[in-house]
Amino acid sequence: MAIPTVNELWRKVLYTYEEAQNRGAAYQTDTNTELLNDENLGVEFVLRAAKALRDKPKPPKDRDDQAEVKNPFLPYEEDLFVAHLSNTHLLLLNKFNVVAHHLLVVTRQYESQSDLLSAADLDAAWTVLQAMPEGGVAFYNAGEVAGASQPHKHLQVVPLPLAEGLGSDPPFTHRVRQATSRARAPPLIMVELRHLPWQTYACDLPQDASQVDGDVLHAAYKRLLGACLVQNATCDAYNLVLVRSFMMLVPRSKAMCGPASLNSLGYAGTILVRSQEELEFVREHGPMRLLQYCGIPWKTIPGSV
Ligand code: B4P
Repeated sequence: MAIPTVNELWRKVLYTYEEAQNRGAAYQTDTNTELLNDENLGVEFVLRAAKALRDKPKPPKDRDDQAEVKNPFLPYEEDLFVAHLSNTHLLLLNKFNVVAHHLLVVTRQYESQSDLLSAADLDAAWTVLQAMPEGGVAFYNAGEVAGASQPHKHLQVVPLPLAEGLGSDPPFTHRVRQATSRARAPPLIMVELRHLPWQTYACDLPQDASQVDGDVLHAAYKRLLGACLVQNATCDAYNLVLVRSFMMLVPRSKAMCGPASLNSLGYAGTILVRSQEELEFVREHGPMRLLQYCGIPWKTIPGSV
């Protein structure tokens, strides 16, 4: 099995993506993008409107039907295969991409999307983040309530910037920095983002990427999960966002707010809507209300930032 170097990996992504789009193996859905400045939050959100996705087939929820359903990642479609990342993980193109070069980091053997992430999962995602020219947003939708629809374990990675004209820092970066600097928390030490009205746990990552690997990321992830479990009896549904400079974990209480559904990208500052009705709903209520409704409020345990 040939594993490409980080430098080779991005070239493979570009080539495979081009080929797959040309052959019709992957489809990029056209979107209208607008920036929505949520003043309550001080965060500029990217709102993408993609009407065509409404027609995309969804895996059935019924258990009997699930047995009949084909796992799209085992076997995967050859045209979508980018590279082996390790002995345990491979990199695929997202068949239904909204942004170009949207990638899936998939376990070679079946593992469940409700399992905890392993060091190998995080190591594979980190390799992809290093390969992207301006970095990317890696994310894990843990459980259906957090936006997962495929049960085979997969992290996803979209390249930065999240929209044309935006910098290569994702929208929540300054909120994380604010919290870590107020707490004087060094890299890898967990802080609670108490200035957000929904539970969010985060840590900075070392600036020197050579100090980061799967084990380091895994230890950080366990710290964020541990903090979440201090606040909540369980932490089964959550969104994990990983960028080169920080990791962030948001526990979830609901998959949807009105007609709008949120996955990890929502908590990274970009929301996808699939109809005019959803678009108007998000514009009217604002991203903050959606995120707050689908997250979990803070409880009264001290340690706030
Ligand atoms: P999941 O973790 O299960 O769920 P998801 O990304 O939220 O996508 P979902 O499938 O629920 O679709 P949705 O309408 O919400 O991820 C499974 C992934 O596997 C998906 O990315 C899916 O496209 C992909 N997939 C399915 N069959 C496949 C196959 N045969 N081969 C390869 N990949 C396959 O969202 C539609 C799309 O928009 C998703 O790609 C989603 O990630 C993306 N998206 C959502 N919000 C976005 C945002 N704000 N900006 C850009 N893209 C966004």
